[in-house]
This record gives sequence, structure tokens and C-alpha cells, in this order.
Amino acid sequence: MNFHVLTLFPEMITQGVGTSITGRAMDKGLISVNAIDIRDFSGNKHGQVDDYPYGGGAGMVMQPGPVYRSYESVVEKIGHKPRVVYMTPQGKVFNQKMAEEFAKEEDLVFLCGHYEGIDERVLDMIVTDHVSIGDYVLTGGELPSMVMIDCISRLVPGVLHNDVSAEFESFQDNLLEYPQYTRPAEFKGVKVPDILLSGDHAKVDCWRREQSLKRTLERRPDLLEEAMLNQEDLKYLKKIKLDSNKEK
Ligand code: 6GU
Repeated sequence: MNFHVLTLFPEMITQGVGTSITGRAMDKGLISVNAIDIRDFSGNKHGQVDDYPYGGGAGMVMQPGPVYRSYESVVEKIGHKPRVVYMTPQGKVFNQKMAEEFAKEEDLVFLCGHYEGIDERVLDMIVTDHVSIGDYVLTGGELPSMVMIDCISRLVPGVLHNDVSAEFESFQDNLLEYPQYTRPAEFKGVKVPDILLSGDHAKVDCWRREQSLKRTLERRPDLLEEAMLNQEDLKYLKKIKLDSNKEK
């Protein structure tokens, strides 16, 4: 999968994504990350890419020309018109389901804005998706694009070890992960739950399922609405809800 990032801060992208699991995926050729400096397409010797807003007001607006030409350079390189994701707090809020959709693309372009935004005309011409990463305001689209690249990359076959990739299934299931433990078996007087040392895999699986259910009920009850729950799950949830009512 090939990510193309249109940005005024290309080193931020290459530094951020070049490390850890995404960095290894790049080395293995499973993904590529191409950070394109919009300033290289300014068309003037000063490298200016922004100007005052028509109608007045604070700040500067990114001009349409450099953005458009940087986009064209990608189209020329790949030979077709890709999906273009504009990173903006006004977009649809990113989630795992959207990541799975985007992971189907061979090429994906991220457009990162700065200053007070980008001239609306070029957005209308090239952007296919407006995406936000949450309800808070950041200084630019670089960190959000890295968040999306990280999340989408781990869905690309081979990027994660196969036994790890099952891990994300549980978010798909809309349940939170169960707690994990490793050695030592006792830490500052706190023991690892006995069941995990029992060697009884069926009991371990059952305990883990219950922990996931309990955690999701306590921390993200909204997720349970969408979760695929069987009779056993429902029985367990009923029981812990009753227990917590008794405490009150
Ligand atoms: Cl995608 N961009 C910016 N600038 N701020 C954000 C955001 C995106 N998502 C949340 N806040």
C-alpha cells in the first residue's frame, strides 16, 4: 500500500512513520510513505505558499496552486486519480471501520493543512474524504495523517505477526482487550490471577472473555450496543450488573 502525504513539513512525516512497526513495514516493502513538500510546487523563488484571506480576518490561507500541483505530481506518478483525504477537524471522525475501508486502496493521498486552512476551491477539486481524528483542535494535519497511516498499515497483510493480528479482531467485535500479565508471577506482593497459571486453556479463554465483557461494561458501555454477544456473555453481564447493584 502506498501513502502519499502532501505537507509543508515532510520531515515530520518521514521521521514519525519511519520508526517501529511502520518503519519495518517500509523496509519490507509492504507499505511506502512518500512525503511531498507542497513548497516545492510554490512556483515562485521565495517558496511562498500562503496569502491573506479575502474578506479579511486573522491568519493566512494556503493558496490553491501549490496544493493542486503537488496533487497532480502524485496523479502523474501513479497513473490514476486516487482517494484524497483532507485532514480537518470538520471531517468525519476516524474509526476502525473507516480504517478497514481505506486499507482496500492501493494508493491513498493525505492532504495536510496549516495556518487557517486551504483555499476552498482546490479542496472542492481534489478532496474525496474529509476526516478528523477527534473533537479537539491540532495545529496541522501531519499528526492526524500519521495516526491514520499507523492504523491502516497494521491492517496490511504481513505488517503485524499473524498471531498479533487476531488482536484487533476484538476491537472489531466492539469489546475491549482482557488484561495481560507476564513474569514475575508475583510483583510487589500482587499475584497474577491463578487461572492463567493453571494450564487449563478452556478456563483461561472463559476468564478472558469475562474480563473483556466486564472491562467494556465499566469503561466503554457504549460499545456493548454493537457487540456480538452470545447467551453466556449476556448471562455473565447480567450477573455482574446485579452484583454491582447489590453493592449500592
Ligand atoms: Cl484531522 N486536523 C486538525 N488540524 N486538527 C484536528 C484534526 C485534524 N482532527 C482533530 N483535530
